[in-house]
Amino acid sequence: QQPRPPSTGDQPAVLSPVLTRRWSAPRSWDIDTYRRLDGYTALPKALAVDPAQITELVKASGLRGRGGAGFPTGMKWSFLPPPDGKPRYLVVNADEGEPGTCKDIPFMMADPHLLIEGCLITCYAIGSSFCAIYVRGEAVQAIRRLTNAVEQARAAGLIGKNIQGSGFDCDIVVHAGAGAYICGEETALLDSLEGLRGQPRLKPPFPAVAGLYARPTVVNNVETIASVPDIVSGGSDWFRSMGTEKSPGPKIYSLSGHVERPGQYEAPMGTTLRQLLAAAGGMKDGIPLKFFTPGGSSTPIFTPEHLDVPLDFDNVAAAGSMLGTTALMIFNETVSVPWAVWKWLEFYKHESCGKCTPCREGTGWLTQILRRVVSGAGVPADLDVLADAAENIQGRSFCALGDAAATPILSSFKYFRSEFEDLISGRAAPVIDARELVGA
Ligand code: L3W
Ligand code: SF4
Repeated sequence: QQPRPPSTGDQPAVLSPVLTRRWSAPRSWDIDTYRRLDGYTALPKALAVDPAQITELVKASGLRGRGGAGFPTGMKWSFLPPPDGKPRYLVVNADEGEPGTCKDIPFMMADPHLLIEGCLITCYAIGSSFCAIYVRGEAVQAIRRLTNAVEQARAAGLIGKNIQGSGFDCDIVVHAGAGAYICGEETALLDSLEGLRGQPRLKPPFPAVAGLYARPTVVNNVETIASVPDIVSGGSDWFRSMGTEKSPGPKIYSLSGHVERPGQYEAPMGTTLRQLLAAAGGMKDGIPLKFFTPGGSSTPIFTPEHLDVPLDFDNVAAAGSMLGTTALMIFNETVSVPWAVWKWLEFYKHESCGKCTPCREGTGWLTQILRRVVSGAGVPADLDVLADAAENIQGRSFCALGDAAATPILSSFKYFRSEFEDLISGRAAPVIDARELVGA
């Protein structure tokens, strides 16, 4: 049975799940459950047509990458040079690490076979016979569950040689990540997969041209690849019946923080936070919203005036932020913005890989100044120094982590600069005790 498109428009979020439709089934992760609920029916359809047709279908569907950048998936696949008889690879980025993001790990726990079916179809489409799924190392249970699912699929003849008599060979390997946020950056991930220290590579060349072991490689997020089987089954028009014209399809939004029922909420692209909050029981204890991130801590913050911004790539960008990973971190009026920004900066400082100076040194400076400000020891020049340093890190760092670290500072100054000023002038009490910073 083909999943129905979720309802769209401005109705209070009525969600008819597509990607998450098996999550509530008993033993949803088991191959028998997956097969009983239409699983592994898209694969034979894909194997029956020319691989190029699958790429064309994905292009026509308008699917865009779900890992943060929203790059058109079919276009990325078509950047691979023509087959030359040598290896080419699919690498799934399951190193979910962006603060607030909690969709890919729950996905692999609940429905690992949908990801595996997506990997097989994608490998067939791009002419690859090897896929590595790089899973965040700390997510031990997800690694175990995915590994078991791969073994189930192998035992069922869905992974290996001559799959379902089609002549197509494909192996899938689950790889435990190295425990660093930077390993979610696609080229650092590839270095890590090769056994090197995970640090970003210079682009171009993009992975599509020279990726894993310098061979053409497609790197896609879990949710992106898991969207592929339903596109093969339902067709591009069906996929486009959900979401918006330029951001079609369903999306898993992660809601965390001051919300009554935090968790994963699937809805069509372009659903608003107001609609998602209605589905999630509203703000916790009814305390009003103060600010939120549309796509994780790397995306500029939004305020209650953005409650009705459709959460899709273009509308969020037009409103001054990024859809990122659709990680909605929700903060109520009790939260100090400088405190939240300081916490995020501690994270970026810790996770900076150290390869380039603006980020390595800059995240340290920003964090030191913020520690001073939140503990009540700030001086009037601090805010201008913070803004100047953040502006000089942004656009001058080797990879997106540096830009991301500058973002919370610049976006919070846009809406809440007075909160920082009040801490410095003493009009507001320190939000942390300086003793908390001993040893930090
Ligand atoms: C071939 C070209 N390929 C671009 C490919 C490129 C990549 C994709 C997007 O960062 C963002 C970042 C985070 N030929 C190409 C080409 N490509 N031009 O397209 O590229 P890019 O550089 O725009 O983005 P990216 O490096 O993939 C992702 C933001 O997402 N983010 C996400 C964090 C998410 C996690 C997580 O936990 N999942 O870490 C949050 O905002 O800051 O801006 O594949 O190769 N000419
Ligand atoms: Fe490493 Fe930060 Fe430079 Fe990225 S921006 S290469 S994480 S030091």
